[in-house]
Amino acid sequence: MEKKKILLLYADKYYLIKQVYPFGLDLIANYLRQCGHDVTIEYPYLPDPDPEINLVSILERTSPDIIGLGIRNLDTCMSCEEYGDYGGDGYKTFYFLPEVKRLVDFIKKHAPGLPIIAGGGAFTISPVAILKYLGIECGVVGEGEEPLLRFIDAFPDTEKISKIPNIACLKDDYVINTRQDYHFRGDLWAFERDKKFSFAFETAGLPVQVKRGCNQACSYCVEPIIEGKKFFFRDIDQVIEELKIISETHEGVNTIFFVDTEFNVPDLVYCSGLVRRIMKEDLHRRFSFSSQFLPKPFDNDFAKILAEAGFSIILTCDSFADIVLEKNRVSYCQADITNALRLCEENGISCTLSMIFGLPGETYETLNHSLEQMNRYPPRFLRRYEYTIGGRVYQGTSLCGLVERDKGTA
Ligand code: B12
Ligand code: SF4
Repeated sequence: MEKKKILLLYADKYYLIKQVYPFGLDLIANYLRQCGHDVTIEYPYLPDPDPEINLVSILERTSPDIIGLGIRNLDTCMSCEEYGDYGGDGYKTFYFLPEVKRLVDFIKKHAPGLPIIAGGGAFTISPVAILKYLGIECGVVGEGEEPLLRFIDAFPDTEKISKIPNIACLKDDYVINTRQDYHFRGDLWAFERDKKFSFAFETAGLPVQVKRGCNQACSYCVEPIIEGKKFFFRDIDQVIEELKIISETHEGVNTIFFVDTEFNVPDLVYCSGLVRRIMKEDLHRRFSFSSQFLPKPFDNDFAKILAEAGFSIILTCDSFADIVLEKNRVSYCQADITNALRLCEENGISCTLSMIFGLPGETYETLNHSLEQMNRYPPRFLRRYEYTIGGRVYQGTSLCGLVERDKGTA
């Protein structure tokens, strides 16, 4: 195998506002390095405010054979943002693709012929539309480690490339190849995180992933599309090993963020087992932990161990109104939310509720109902609310189907 120089660009402008470490890119970088390639991750929106100036210096410094474009966010998933840069009648959001296109156009102009391959969570939501919009021929849907390695080995043989699983590419028209099941590779997680991004993982929490997938059907959510509906769990011993290595090698890291779709799905067996092991190994004295949770399953024993292990939780709770929850096919109801809130309060768990107003089924009555419940459980020291007004509609979600069927009247 020929050693190639690979440049991975973290094309997330929102990093300037919220610093989240490019975890997916770092996993890929480490895999490719283990396979003998020379890989650099760069952030094109810094240090200069003009990304073209940064790109010139990045391209000169790295002189890559191939560029991987990491697209983590399409937008902020929020519909009413005061400072948003993209909007229309009644909505305003941050929309990042025009800025990503600017990067692509500049690379094409400055380094014509240099292959660019896209990937990332946001890319996986709408791969063909994004490839067309950016004017590039290839991308990876879902997990990027193995498909990117195979792309590097195959390039420029388009016939070979078009047969790689998970690849979306232009072949007469755009095609998306079947995705392969994900396999957590045992030796991939014990790596030194890219120090360029240490501010991110020392503040927003260092991401650790214990499983992939989500089997739920929340109408608006893209995560089952990104990670698949089937769960893939890591061995608990392996997760504990990773936490021990982080503890030894990353003195500045005090918070671990478990970046699962939801920590407590599909049931409490695996996640309770993991939390108990964390305590058995005394890792809760070294780190605090955070993750996203559903209001159900959530019981007293679980709340107790979360509290003891030092978890803070982000509670997915779209509305308090059962009629809205049901219409949007979530698996919990108001009673589950209030039960989780009560258990968090009794056990002193810090809880951020993440809500969406204006999903299908929302009326003035349901709005009033949610507001009443928010007043019953007001924000305080260990409870806060985050919300968006208006749900974003993404291709492939059941919300999208509903809107298309109702011709926008949903
Ligand atoms: C955990 C999480 C967070 C945590 C992160 C905590 C932390 N310390 O890391 C918090 C809560 C802070 C957060 C914040 C935000 N998030 Co978030 N987040 C997630 C979540 C659940 C997991 C992300 C993750 O780390 N996955 C694990 C890594 C390993 O996977 P990965 O990045 O996808 O990488 C793999 C593949 O995509 C691929 N790949 C990745 N890059 C590349 C590049 C190339 C070239 C190739 C070939 C392949 C490839 O290979 C990788 C390895 O297998 C995702 C949803 C999801 N299930 O993916 C949402 C998600 C990415 N977030 C989203 C959003 C909107 C945000 C915010 C904008 C929210 C807000 N309004 O503030 C911010 C953005 C912050 C930022 N600057 O990026 C959306 C993005 C969708 C969209 N519409 O754009 C998602 C999809 C959630 C959703 N339900 O819609 N987030
Ligand atoms: S909101 Fe949470 S539970 Fe629902 S589909 Fe998305 S990740 Fe799964």
